[in-house]
Amino acid sequence: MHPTSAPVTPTHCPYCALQCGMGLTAAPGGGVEVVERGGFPVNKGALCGKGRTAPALLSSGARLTEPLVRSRATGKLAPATWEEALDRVADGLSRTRAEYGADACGVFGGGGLTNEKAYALGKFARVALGTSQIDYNGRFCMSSAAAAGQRAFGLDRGLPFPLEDIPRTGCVILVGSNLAETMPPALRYLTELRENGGTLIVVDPRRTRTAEQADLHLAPRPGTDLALALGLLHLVVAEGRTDEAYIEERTSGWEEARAAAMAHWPEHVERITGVPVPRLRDAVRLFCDAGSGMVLTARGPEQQSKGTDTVGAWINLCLATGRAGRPLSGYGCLTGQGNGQGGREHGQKADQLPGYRKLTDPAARAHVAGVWGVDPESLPGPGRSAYELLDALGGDVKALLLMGSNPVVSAPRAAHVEGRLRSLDFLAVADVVLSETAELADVVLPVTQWAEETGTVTNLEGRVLLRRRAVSAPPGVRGDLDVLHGLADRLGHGKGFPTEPEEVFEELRRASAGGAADYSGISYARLAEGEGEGVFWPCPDTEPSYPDPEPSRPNPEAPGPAAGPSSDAGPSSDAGPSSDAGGSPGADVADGAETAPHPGTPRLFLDRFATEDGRARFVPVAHRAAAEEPDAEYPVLLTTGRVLAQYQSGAQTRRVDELNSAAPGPFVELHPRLAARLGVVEDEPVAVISRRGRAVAPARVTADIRSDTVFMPFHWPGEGRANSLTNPALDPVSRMPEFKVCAVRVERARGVERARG
Ligand SMILES: Nc1nc2c(c(=O)[nH]1)N[C@H]1C(S)=C(S)[C@@H](COP(=O)(O)OP(=O)(O)OC[C@H]3O[C@@H](n4cnc5c(=O)[nH]c(N)nc54)[C@H](O)[C@@H]3O)O[C@H]1N2
Ligand SMILES: Nc1nc2c(c(=O)[nH]1)N[C@H]1C(S)=C(S)[C@@H](COP(=O)(O)OP(=O)(O)OC[C@H]3O[C@@H](n4cnc5c(=O)[nH]c(N)nc54)[C@H](O)[C@@H]3O)O[C@H]1N2
Ligand code: SF4
Ligand SMILES: [Mo]
Repeated sequence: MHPTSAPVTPTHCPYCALQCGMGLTAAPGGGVEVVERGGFPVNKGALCGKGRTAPALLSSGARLTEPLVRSRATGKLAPATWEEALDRVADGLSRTRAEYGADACGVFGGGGLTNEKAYALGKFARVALGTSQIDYNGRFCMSSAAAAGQRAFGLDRGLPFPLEDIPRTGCVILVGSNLAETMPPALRYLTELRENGGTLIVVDPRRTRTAEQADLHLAPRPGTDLALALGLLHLVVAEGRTDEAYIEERTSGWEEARAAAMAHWPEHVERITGVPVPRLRDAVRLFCDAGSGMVLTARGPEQQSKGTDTVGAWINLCLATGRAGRPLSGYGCLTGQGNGQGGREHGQKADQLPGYRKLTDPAARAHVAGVWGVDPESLPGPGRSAYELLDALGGDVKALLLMGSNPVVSAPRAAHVEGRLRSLDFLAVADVVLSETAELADVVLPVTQWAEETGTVTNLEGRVLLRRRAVSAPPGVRGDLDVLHGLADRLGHGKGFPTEPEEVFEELRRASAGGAADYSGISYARLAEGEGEGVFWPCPDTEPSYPDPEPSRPNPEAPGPAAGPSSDAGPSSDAGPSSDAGGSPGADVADGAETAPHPGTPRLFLDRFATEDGRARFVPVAHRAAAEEPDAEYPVLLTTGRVLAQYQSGAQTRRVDELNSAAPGPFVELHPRLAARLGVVEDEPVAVISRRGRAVAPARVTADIRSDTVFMPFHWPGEGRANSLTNPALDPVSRMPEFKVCAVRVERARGVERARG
């Protein structure tokens, strides 16, 4: 990155939920290059290698530049015109619908899609196809934290405060996040926390680069965070560290939650988690001695078949100690994908309508149907969750349109999912490259990438941001919105699917108005102001220029401006210790100025929670085992996750040379004791075998992992595919699969397969 005099377009990285600000400018040899955009508060110019190298994929030879259609004669994918390709998709979908009914058509989306695309995809499913069968990869990501947040606070927004609050809190417990590798520029906030005298506790079965930064590292067995959180709460009570006044004033349900925690004795918790009682006491002391504190979770505790209860237990710890809904204190989830937050708010989730409304709520249906100009009765009900949808392919669901995901690599029990995809009558995939999933498609639609299109994304703080088009797309590719328009048109609904992102956003504003995630006060013009630091939702329109189709019907699920989070939104409640801080445009608006634009809501819950009575709800939870525990045949625990230089299924980052040489392939991380027992040495290929399949990858022997656990990153297809092994056991509430724990056997891959009997 270097200073430049050429015009710079301010925009955001295409990858993770931090949504780092960057500038794009013409590169001397053609194409674009990244320049620093220091004024954007989240990353202040810093980028990780993925963001820095993101332009490489724009001009990459791996890029798809023409539609591909599977030839009926040869069975191979061959170039086709857009007309042919779109006709074929529309034909595949309408034939399926005619023969088997609308629910035989499925739609699968992604948390990387912009708000406009996610909104249009949900509308496409419900209006153009009339199917209930839509879900997206965000189900694999933060759905457990979202469900727990809804249950406790009445609202789910990844972080209820800006990242800039982190360095000023007293103690952070970071549970199952390796943000030094997954959101590197955010590590600064933890470093500053410690420089300011705050403490950091990291909970991770591995001593990661993040755990290395901690004052205290707890390394529980995978799948036991629920017991750990309950054990800490037990000690908080036993040591008289609860905040009784806060519990009385701001919460409900304490007695039951307290009783549940008291059943989890520290010694018992030590046996379940492997974390010694003195370390539990240290954690309680550090957390309670600090005057304020935060618990932040990521995929470690969430991607479990009890992820919702686990996050609930960590929230209970916050509530019992008065660490929520107060300045510089709270529970937050570090959402993962570029638009992981916005992607779950506007209707690609099986049970959701735009504005974070519930599909089962009659008032929500009426409102959104009004905006869409359709009969509320015509909207289908909730559909299946992501894994259940993939599992139903070839069964009830015969045709699938997939946009923004690569489940052949990223879904649990991936070999089975791959088989289901192959068994479809018809599969269409829109992607920028020929992903492993696109390879199976009947039609592949080549789409534009982030720098070639405009759209909004909502980062992990709930900050709505504008990504701007900086370069023109290569001839032959079209935007996802064009794809949806083209298909809807062929299905007789072209009018409802504009191709201009801003036009879609204007409709999204209206559809979200009055919902929990209210974007109605946000416009492209407003997002482009100043340093483009964005607007935090909820941000209702203080001067609605359109009638609410259902003004008189209260919506108990979706707190409206008066009852819910937006009542915290006023400048007064944002006048916490950081009302001086950046990132809250318009925060100095005069009190009661009726027509002043709403400032947005950087900090939620300071006055009240978004529940009906304004109180946060304790949920009584008890520990339970993982869906699969080790036994004689599968004696080792497998957990999975990420490495710095690869992103997700790797479809994008495996095609960037610099990243690929930094992280060229899969590996199995195992402890020297386990390696010695197996006779495995560094770099030797080892086979990891679960009840679902087998994967082979080189050993990486390290004392940084528990000796009862092995770790594999999931970024690669083929022999080293971690998801050949993972367990699709689902959380009963969030329907999140158990990516973070299953039972495996580990063997030397060279040499004789051990005889079993
Ligand atoms: N480099 C890179 N960055 C990314 C991504 C990427 O693919 N690559 N993806 C983005 C997305 S979508 C997401 S969701 C985020 C994910 O970000 P993270 O949640 O930070 O990523 P993971 O590596 O999946 O998991 C974090 C940690 O959980 C630990 N863990 C495993 N099992 C358990 C357990 O049972 N309990 C606890 N407490 N910890 C456990 C793992 O050892 C790992 O270090 O990253 C985002 N950023
Ligand atoms: N074992 C294991 N498995 C996991 C996880 C884990 O921790 N362990 N984590 C899970 C999590 S948190 C997540 S988020 C999922 C993610 O896994 P995936 O859903 O597979 O995510 P990506 O690899 O980002 O896939 C996005 C695809 O869409 C394409 N794409 C990118 N942008 C666009 C766009 O604008 N439009 C269109 N049409 N296509 C686009 C990309 O090229 C890529 O092929 O993986 C899950 N799988
Ligand atoms: S941390 Fe995330 S948003 Fe920032 S540059 Fe890296 S991948 Fe992009
Ligand atoms: Mo994710």
